[in-house]
Amino acid sequence: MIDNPQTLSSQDLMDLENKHGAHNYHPLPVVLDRGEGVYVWDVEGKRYFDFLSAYSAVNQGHCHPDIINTLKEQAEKITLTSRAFYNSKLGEYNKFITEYFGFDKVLPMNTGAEAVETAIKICRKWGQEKKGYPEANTKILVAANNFHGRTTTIISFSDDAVAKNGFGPYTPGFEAIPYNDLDALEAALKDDHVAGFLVEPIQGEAGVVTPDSDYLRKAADLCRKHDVLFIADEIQTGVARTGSLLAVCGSCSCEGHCERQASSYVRPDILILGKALSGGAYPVSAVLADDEVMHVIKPGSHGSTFGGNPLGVAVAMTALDVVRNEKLAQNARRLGELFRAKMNEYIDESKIVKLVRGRGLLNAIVIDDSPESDTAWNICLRLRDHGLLAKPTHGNIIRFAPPLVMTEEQILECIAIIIRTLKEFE
Ligand code: IF1
Repeated sequence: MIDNPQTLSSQDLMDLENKHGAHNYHPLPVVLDRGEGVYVWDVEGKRYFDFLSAYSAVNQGHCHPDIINTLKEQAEKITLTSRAFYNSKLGEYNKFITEYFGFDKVLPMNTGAEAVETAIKICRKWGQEKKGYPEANTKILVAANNFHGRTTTIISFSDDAVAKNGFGPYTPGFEAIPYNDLDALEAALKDDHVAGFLVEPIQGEAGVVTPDSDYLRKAADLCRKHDVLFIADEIQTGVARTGSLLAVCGSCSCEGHCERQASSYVRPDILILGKALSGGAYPVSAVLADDEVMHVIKPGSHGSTFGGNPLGVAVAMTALDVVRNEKLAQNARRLGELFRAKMNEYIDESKIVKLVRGRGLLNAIVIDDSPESDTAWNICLRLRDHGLLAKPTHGNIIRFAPPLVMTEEQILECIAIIIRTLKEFE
């Protein structure tokens, strides 16, 4: 242990992290030490607005008191039993989350990538057992420019060279089609060994790419027509981030928690959740499906040491209660519309920002510069100096995703900081 670590400066701590840690990230040079709601503080005590929310994992705000209380309470009772035995929280959670999202069954996992891998396994097994596909030929369609995680199978169907190159040999059985292209999907579905279509309702890492308003609905209809599973990866877009409980709820007018009556709700055959499912307090992910699909999983055919542990599921129930009780989806929708309206007023006169796009409080601006330029990075460094933390996705795109507990007054203050900063680069 380091003697009195609290005396170490940001630079000391960055040096320490870089000296002893793998260099698998290039973080913005700021060292965060405390978080509360929409704010984080660095080790020198400077306060920032968090406009990344740990990649949409702290939708409920940093250290939400209800979530932390649940975490503390459960941590003092029992944290982990493994699934070799039942535990007193999992049954309650299974009922809670399947009713919350409207599915028969849930398979609890921990990270998002694990949940995506789980969905892939369920889909493949369904294809073989229900559709009689030969194991070697079972295929899953994915979208170009996807991001679904970092495991070897998941990067096998990535087209991001940095995330993929050098990690082969790759897992077969995937075909990428252009995103937001129904003709391409229809053509790919003619292959008679397709078991599923895995897609992000909004492509986050690709730069908050929002598809046509009818894309998800028509994609799901095409999948249904071909008896292929429509698999929605809502790890980043779900849990109220885009102004509805789920991004596949589309533009439904529900109060952020509809009973799936809304006509625009596109119900996936497999729903994948993560990140804000726990409010950022503990790794919790989930795969939800109806019995006809989930029944392909039999005892021993899938598992995880921590999956469904009492600590994680207790935290997740509170985190989902917070979303509903504090009407975070409605708040995200309202403040997102305000954010894009104000940004568009500025963009009309801006010399460096091409556009703003997004839904709810998942937004991004595109800088009018090459993806190889460091303009977006430099803008994020200056935003940091002005007390707001954000990070570029690809090159010239900056994602803006604050916690959904933000107030109108706070987001107006943040918009002012963002515009003031952008003007310094005009
Ligand atoms: C990183 C961003 C990336 C995800 C979707 C599955 C996962 C993610 C739609 C996997 C994770 C994180 C991972 C993190 C950066 C961040 C991210 F889009 F959110 F910004 F990379 F694209 N599906 N996204 O967004 O979940 O295993 O991480 O829990 O890996 O750099 P995970």
